[in-house]
Amino acid sequence: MLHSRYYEELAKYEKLAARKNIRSDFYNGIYDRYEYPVLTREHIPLTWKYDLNPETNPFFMERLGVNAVMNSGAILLNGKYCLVARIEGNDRKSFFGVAESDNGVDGFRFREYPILLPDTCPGETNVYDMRLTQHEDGYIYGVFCSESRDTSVSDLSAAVAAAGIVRTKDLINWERLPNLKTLHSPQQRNVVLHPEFVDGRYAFYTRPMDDFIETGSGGGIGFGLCDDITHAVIDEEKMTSIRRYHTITEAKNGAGAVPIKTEKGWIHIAHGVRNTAAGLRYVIYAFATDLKDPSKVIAEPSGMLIGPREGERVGDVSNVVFTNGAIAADDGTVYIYYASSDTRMHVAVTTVEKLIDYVFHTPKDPLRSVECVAQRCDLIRENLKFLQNQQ
Ligand code: M1P
Repeated sequence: MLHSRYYEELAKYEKLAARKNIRSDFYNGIYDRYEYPVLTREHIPLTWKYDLNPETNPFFMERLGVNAVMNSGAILLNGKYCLVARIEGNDRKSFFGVAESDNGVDGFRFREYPILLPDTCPGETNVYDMRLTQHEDGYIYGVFCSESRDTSVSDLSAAVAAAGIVRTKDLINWERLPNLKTLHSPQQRNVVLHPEFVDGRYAFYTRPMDDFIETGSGGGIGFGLCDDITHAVIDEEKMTSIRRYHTITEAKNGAGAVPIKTEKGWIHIAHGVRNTAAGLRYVIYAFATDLKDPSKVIAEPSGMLIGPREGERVGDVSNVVFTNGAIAADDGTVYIYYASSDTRMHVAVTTVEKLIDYVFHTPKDPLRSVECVAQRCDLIRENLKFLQNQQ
């Protein structure tokens, strides 16, 4: 017989999984926010956490608790909105699980089991933040951070980040490929595979880093080509979206969702980081690159697209919003999946048309306060004139 508490917890889980999401009253004209997160640690099936047998678990305790569900890759597959979420156990180790929904904004449920990746890297301690690319070669690639302890130094917390690569056709069977090698960057995180060949080669957005946390001399989001994805090696990384003093990318930035192809260019949704007295602050920003040369930035609206708001500001790592997945549906709707404070997943919904307008018509950051005020005064002046003409 099952423990009576099982039924109570199951009822709570079912209620949460069935809860309809509601568009919130937040407004900026660019995207809609939703009241409820789309995935939280409460969305983890009971079978992943509890031993359901009362003989071995008489108090119905969580045996393998889950701390957070966050940074998720996203893809539309066979009519289902699929998130490959980063699930962090109470033991701090992250792993991946596929959650599916019929409409992209609610009803996400995890499949029966999490993803058990082929164990091909003995030193690998942790894996997280998978980006899912439906590549024109026919595979779905998952590129993620593969973290190992840095045994070359005595510091117990020193780590090395590399880009792990897996591929699949169904999000069920996963083939692990060797990690990406970047010949001139010692560490990599936030690596994204471009969905099309560029000059007949596989193209990656990279994030060169000197060490595990600091990007150091890494100037921003990189771009590199490789011939063979089954032994991916990038020699040259050129810069795309660069870090700049006193902007949202001053401390670091990194590619986020797989770029969205539009008639005007590739739209990138990335993250930027700046330092504050309260620690690092992560926001999401957007830019566009050239259709023929996806490394060439052609539009860069100023500031953030999404910042942490209200309850999103608080969590395991507060003051963070982070994206590594978006879905552009056939009808032009774009679902931007983002995590808040390394704790839970949300969705912001917009359209390709609105994103194009945002990216190409939002003014650039003039990089100095005085010019920012002048920019705003121009807007006000034009508005006042316009209002006067309406009377
Ligand atoms: O804690 C915020 C984020 O920190 C890292 O991002 P970055 O590599 O840009 O510093 C990532 O580990 C990410 O998972 C995390 O959400």
